[in-house]
Amino acid sequence: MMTAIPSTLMRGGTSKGLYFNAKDLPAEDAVRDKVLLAAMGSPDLRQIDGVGGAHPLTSKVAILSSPSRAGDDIDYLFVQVVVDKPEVSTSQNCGNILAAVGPWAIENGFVKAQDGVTPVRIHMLNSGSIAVAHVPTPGGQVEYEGDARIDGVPGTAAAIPIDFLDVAGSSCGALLPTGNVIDKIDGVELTCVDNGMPVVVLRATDFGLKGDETPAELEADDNLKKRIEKIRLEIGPKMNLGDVEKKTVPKMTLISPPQSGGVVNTRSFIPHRVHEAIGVLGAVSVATACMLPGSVADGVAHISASDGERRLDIEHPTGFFTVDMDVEVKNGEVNVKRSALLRTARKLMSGEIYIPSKVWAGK
Ligand code: NQM
Repeated sequence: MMTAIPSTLMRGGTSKGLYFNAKDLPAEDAVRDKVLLAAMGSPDLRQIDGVGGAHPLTSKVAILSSPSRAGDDIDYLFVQVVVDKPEVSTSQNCGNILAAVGPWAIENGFVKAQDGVTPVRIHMLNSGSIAVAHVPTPGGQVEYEGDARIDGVPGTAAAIPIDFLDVAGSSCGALLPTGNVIDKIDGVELTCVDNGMPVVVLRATDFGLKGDETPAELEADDNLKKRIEKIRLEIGPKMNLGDVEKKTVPKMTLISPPQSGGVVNTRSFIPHRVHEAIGVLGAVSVATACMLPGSVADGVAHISASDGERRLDIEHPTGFFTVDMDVEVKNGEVNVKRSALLRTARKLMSGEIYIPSKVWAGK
């Protein structure tokens, strides 16, 4: 008999994955990880024996549980299930999968919906930081349909604005994890930033690129991928991330001047496939790099460092990602007091996922 585990398949922003209540999963991490691999169908390039979509952006899991701290509504652990290796990683946060956590929390009784908009205070366990998602709940019901559009998702859906309160340095211990605005590896200058996602920002021109190449073109370039991975493995420990060989961070973002009126143009290795758009906290971190005087974005990004509320349009392969930031710039240092952005989400299916009993025989 296979083991049936309650689960919801949801789109969060430009990603998709399974959402579980922690109490329905094995208590032991090693067994839980095997269950998640079996649910997604990993390791297998096609994930044919699971519900994963054969890409890192569609091989994701949210594990939700009662808040461990007073004042929060729900705890959210993000798990990246690697497509082609028997590996899962909790080394990163995911702001896209986060977008459906608020609706899930309301529909699963963690938060009582108000008539109008219900704020859900989410403790992101991967980074220990807080996000507040503002979920539309007219008449006390989650509304998924609406007229908000985000690049990378066809059509429209209900807007879920999300505020991040304390994400600076949440993965690496400091906004500038190496302590430097610029580092140099293999003769290439780079800027490392952790404003919710550890990101290494690099100039596309330093790799002989224009920066407008498609994700498929970049993924087909084996030399480029090798160079970028070599830099990643070397800079990872210097960003306080330890050995990053089996980690999904840091992300590697190539930047070039904006082409469509935004602040900067990006192509992000996450870290082995190229994002069709850009990650949420990845975009927040790149936006932060753009405001750092003297960073590799200086002279590339079209922006000047100044105090106050800012709206930054980060260009990516399928459009723009807009980040609102409240920034304080003092003595060449940038303090991001708050960042906010817009996502949408959709409940796709709810039911039970069936796991072979040899993987887990259930509780
Ligand atoms: O940066 C992809 C995604 C992400 C992460 C990745 C994300 C974020 O788009 O917060 O959302 O960089 O692995 O889901």
